[in-house]
Amino acid sequence: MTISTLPISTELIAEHNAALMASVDEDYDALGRKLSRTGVDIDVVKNKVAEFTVAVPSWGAGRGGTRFAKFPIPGEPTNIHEKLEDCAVINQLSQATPRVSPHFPWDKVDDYSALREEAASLGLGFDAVNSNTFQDQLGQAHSYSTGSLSSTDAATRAQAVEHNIECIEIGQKLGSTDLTVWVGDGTNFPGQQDLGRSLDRYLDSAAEVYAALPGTWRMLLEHKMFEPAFYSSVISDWGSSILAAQSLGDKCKCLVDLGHHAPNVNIEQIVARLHRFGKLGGFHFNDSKYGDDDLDSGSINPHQLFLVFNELIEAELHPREGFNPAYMIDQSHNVTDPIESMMASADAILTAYTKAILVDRQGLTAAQEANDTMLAFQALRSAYKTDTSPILAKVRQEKGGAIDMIQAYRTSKYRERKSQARKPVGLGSGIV
Ligand code: RM4
Ligand code: MN
Ligand code: MN
Repeated sequence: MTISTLPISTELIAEHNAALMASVDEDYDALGRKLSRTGVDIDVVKNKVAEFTVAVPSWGAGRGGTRFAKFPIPGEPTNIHEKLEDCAVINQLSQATPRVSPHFPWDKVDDYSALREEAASLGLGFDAVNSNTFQDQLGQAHSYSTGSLSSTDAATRAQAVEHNIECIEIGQKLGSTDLTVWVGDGTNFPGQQDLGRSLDRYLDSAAEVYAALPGTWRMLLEHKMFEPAFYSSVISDWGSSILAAQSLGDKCKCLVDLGHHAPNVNIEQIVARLHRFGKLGGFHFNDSKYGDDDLDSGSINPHQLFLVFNELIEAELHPREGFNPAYMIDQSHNVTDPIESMMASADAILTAYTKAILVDRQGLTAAQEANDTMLAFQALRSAYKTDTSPILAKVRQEKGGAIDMIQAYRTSKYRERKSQARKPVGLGSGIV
């Protein structure tokens, strides 16, 4: 990898950091003194945080939209090459997002080895590949209007299986080892399909995809309660997901997308349950107020994000076989610059992780064992209240990222430059 292929000048980042370094050092030292009073070595925490990374979705690089509107911004990416370049900016400034999760057929190209090299030259690798059988593509032989893996039509099911296998083949060329499967299959009317038989059809088709997994590959099942199937979804919740994953086999795990549940569901408990049975395979981070709003991670409920990470640290400390979750951002950016949103989200995710590391585990366990509810709660609360931003700023600076990512990004005028170079995106609505 040559530095010159990276989109933001390293001099600009260094100059930006130089102006802020003294105050970061001062805050880091003060926090270090505070943490040392409870026996925590801030450098140990910092080194652990420095190792944590989260993937970004290729589709998140563009402006999203709702069913009603999409408002593109000048300089938005229009193909996978431009999306990779934007993801490289996110990684350069955050130093926390070195992998991109592609979605097919959206990111289809002729030469995947070349795409892998192109990503590597931008400092990026590939994460889980995502299949898309929730939309019809131009020229497609069979419509997914009756469902895909669970369709009542055998030829449609075969087409969906084939697409998933093609995604695995592409993923092998890109260096991925996970296939994430989210299907929009389900119904909008009571009685529309038989609830038992549609699951049977899904399981039969998914077994064919599973059988095509190469040695070390995993299949990650993503559940979603609603949309587009507003009455019943085939893989609607973590219960359906774990039952399917258990019946498919060891290489099949569950993926939790934070926005895909009914309101107020205890997602941290789902995390703990899936881990207990060795089925926690991955995460899609985002936030929501009402439903699957795909808002920025931590923008609505940062405490929930912290509680999820608290369970992930517990899982790390008490690993079950094969515990290696794929962490990914999955958001839709309707009113912000996606690069800025994903940098801010990476920061929110790492903040939740850092706070979860700070939980006094011994104190928490002792309080739990003694049924001291208030002290157990305070063990979580005091970690949550800690301002960990000096740790994150220091990690970024030491890894070559920017102390203030958004300020550095704006100074670089990257989007303005791209708005001159890239062709404008069309209007329209939709999820990507
Ligand atoms: C879905 C789900 C999937 C993603 C699509 C674009 O709601 O979250 O992960 O593939 O959106
Ligand atoms: Mn998702
Ligand atoms: Mn979603």
